[in-house]
Amino acid sequence: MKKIVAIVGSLALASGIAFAGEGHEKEKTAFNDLDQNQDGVITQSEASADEELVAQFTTADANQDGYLTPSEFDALEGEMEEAE
Ligand SMILES: [Ca+2]
Ligand SMILES: [Ca+2]
Repeated sequence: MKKIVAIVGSLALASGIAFAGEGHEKEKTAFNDLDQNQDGVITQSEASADEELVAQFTTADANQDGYLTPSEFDALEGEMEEAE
């Protein structure tokens, strides 16, 4: 029984990565996932991991400096949610 719990537990951890786009931690998780070098901004090449973000990148980059800050990213996420 303990073994099953351990297996289920590790599956949950593994699938947690796949489902990182869902749930309460959505925005933070998405930003940190996309910010591959953890410098606090998302570059266009980092954004290329997310097709939707690539399409929105120029719009989301409010000050047009070529980077998305967490607040620019949050604003974009807000707009996407309103659109749904
Ligand atoms: Ca980065
Ligand atoms: Ca910017």
